[in-house]
Amino acid sequence: MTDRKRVFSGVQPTGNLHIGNYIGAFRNWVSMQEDYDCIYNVVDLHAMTVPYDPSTFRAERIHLAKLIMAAGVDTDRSLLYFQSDVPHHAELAWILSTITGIGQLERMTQYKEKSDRAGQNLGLLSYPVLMAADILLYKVHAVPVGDDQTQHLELTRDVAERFNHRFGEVFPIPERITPEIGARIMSLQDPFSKMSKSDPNEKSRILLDDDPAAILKKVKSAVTDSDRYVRYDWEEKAGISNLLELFSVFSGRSIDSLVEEYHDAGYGTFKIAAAEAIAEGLAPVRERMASIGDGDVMSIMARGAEVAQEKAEQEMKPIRAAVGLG
Ligand code: ATP
Ligand code: LTN
Repeated sequence: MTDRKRVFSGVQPTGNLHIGNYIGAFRNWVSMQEDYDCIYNVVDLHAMTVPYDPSTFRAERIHLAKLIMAAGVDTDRSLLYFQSDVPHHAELAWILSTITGIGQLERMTQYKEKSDRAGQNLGLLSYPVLMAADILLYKVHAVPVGDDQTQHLELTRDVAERFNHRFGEVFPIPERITPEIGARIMSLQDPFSKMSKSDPNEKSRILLDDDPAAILKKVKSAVTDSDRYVRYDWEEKAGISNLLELFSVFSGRSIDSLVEEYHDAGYGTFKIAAAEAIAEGLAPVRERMASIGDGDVMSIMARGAEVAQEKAEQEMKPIRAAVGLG
C-alpha cells in the first residue's frame, strides 16, 4: 500500500444485505477505492453479540463476503477479510476497554435496543469498543457508514482522544463518511423505522440479490399514505420520500426531476417505475453473484487475512509500546 489516506469499514454477517446497507455504506466502500487505501471486514465477532446459529454461521459469513465482492469491492485493490482471522482486533479492543467508561457504553442507542430485544451480554455492551479497535488499529482517516453508526463513531473519536491524551499522540481522529442522500433508508413496511437485516418482516427490505419480480412485489406493497401526489416531504409523506430516495439513487436522476415527472402520475405508476430502476441498478450485482464460487471467496479471504495479519502486527507494535507492553 502507498501513503494514501486509509479507510476502514465493516458489515455484520447477521443476514442478507439490503439496499439500505448498499446505499448507506457500500456505495461509498466502492467509490472510495479510487482515492484511498481501503480495508474492509466481515465483522463476524460483532455478529456474535446477538443470538445466532453456529451451524449456519460459516455459510452466512461466506455469502456476505461474496455479496461484498459482487457489489463492487475489488479485492485486488482493497483488503477484505474476516475480522476473526486477525486477532489484533480483539487485542486492541482489550486495551481500549481499559480507558472506556461503562456509563458511555450503556447510553448507546444500539445497545439499549438490542439488549431489550436479544438480552444483555458483555460483548453487546463492549461492541463499540471492538468497533473502535477495528478503526484505530489501522490509523484510518475515514469510515464510510450509514447514519445509524454516528454514535459509535463519536465514541471511537472520544476513545482515540483519551488514548492520545494518556499515552501520547498515536491515533488520528477518524471522520465519518455518509452519503447526502440515503444515509438512512427506511423500512418499506414502516417508514419511521430504518430498513434492517434483522427485521422479521421480509417485505420491509429489498435484498441486493432479489430478482426483479420480488423487487416489484415489495415496492408495490410499500406503505405510503392516502393522498395521491408524489412529493418529497418527510413530515407528511415519509413512505413516498423513502421511495423517491431509492428511485433517485438507482436511476441517477435528481429527486426534483422525479417529482416533476411523477407528481400526479398516481402511486401505482410511480411505484412500478421506481421498482424498475431499482431492479436495473441491482442487475450487475446479481449477475456477479452468480459468477463467483464459494471456493474463490474462501481463498480470497484467506489471502486477505494473511496480508492483514502482517500489517496489523506492524500497527500494534507502537500501540503496545505506548501502553508499556511488548
Ligand atoms: P442489523 O439489523 O443486524 O443491525 P443492519 O441492517 O443495521 O443489520 P449492519 O451490518 O449493522 O446492518 O450495517 C452495515 C452498514 O450498513 C453500516 O454502515 C450501516 O450504517 C449501514 N446501514 C444499515 N442499515 C441502513 C439503512 N437502513 N440505511 C442506510 N444505511 C444503513
Ligand atoms: N457496527 C457496524 C459494523 C462495524 C463497523 C466497524 C463499521 C464493525 N466495525 C468499523 C465501520 C468501522 C455496523 O454497521 N453495525
